[in-house]
Amino acid sequence: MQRLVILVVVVVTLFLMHVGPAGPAFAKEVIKLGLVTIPGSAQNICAEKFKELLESRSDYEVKIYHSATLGTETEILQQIQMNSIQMGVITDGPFDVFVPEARVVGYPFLFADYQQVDKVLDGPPGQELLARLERAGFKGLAFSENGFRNLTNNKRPVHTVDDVAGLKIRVMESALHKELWRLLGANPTPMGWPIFTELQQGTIDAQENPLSVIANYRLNEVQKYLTLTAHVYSAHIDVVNLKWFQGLPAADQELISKCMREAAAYQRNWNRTNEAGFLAKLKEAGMTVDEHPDLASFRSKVAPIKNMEIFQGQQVQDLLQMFLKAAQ
Ligand code: EAX
Repeated sequence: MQRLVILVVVVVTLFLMHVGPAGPAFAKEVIKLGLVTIPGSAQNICAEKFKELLESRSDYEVKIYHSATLGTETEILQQIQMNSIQMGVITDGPFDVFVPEARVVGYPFLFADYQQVDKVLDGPPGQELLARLERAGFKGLAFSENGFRNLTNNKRPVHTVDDVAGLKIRVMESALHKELWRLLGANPTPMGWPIFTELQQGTIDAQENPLSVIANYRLNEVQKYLTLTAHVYSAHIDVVNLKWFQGLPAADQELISKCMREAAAYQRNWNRTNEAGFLAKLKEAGMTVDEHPDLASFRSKVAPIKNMEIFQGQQVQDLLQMFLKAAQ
């Protein structure tokens, strides 16, 4: 009797392992992917698409850790370096602390439009930047998109750069963004994302982000004025831990890269298709929007940045030249 019970238990267990609720016989390899924003946001659209594509074409399982449960973007990058998670969809800004060349993407007023963005990031300059991330232990798979960044604040309408003077602005944890806003006359404080509470409590007056972020995070509830400065284009760099990646079979490496490139293309399109809708939503929500600020005043104030230390190192200089030449 006892034997029979054991036999039945064994048979049922084996059956469940194969087809039952316990899932397949072999555990799928789990890839942990970290990002800082909430579902529905630019980074998540990309990550979810990647998950859908890879899972439908392989036995990998992609586990997405969103909404900053793993900390700031800087902290997520550190966790990828340590391989405690494998992947991230991370805004370009915080990369420059790890690889200074990453700041060339955010060079002020570099790109005139999305067409230029695609040409440069998908062409040799972008691919060169991805290759250089390997120095910090990252394999760059693709660029997805945050978008052109715009200024919001709760103090006053900003039309010319003089209106920026003294604004307490939150910037990304990036040397470039800090210098940039200092040059423009603001008082920048680097902070990880999210920052709703700081805006609400008035610790800071201002922030800058693409329209999708301003809308998704309902920053209109804590920021009265929006100025379409488009001062900087902001990519996400979609990365994996280099060593972990190199340890995979070549076919898997190719598949993971391909799925991420497809997800990034899908997500860039999502951003561009929805941008006008985000702007309309923010207007409806009562934000005062300056759609045609005096950008010449911003450009001339920020021009000295190219001679500043953050762009002086040989490696940063030569990549910057590549980007400037290609973005024409
Ligand atoms: O995507 O930190 C930032 O300002 C980023 O743009 C944020 O992650 C939203």
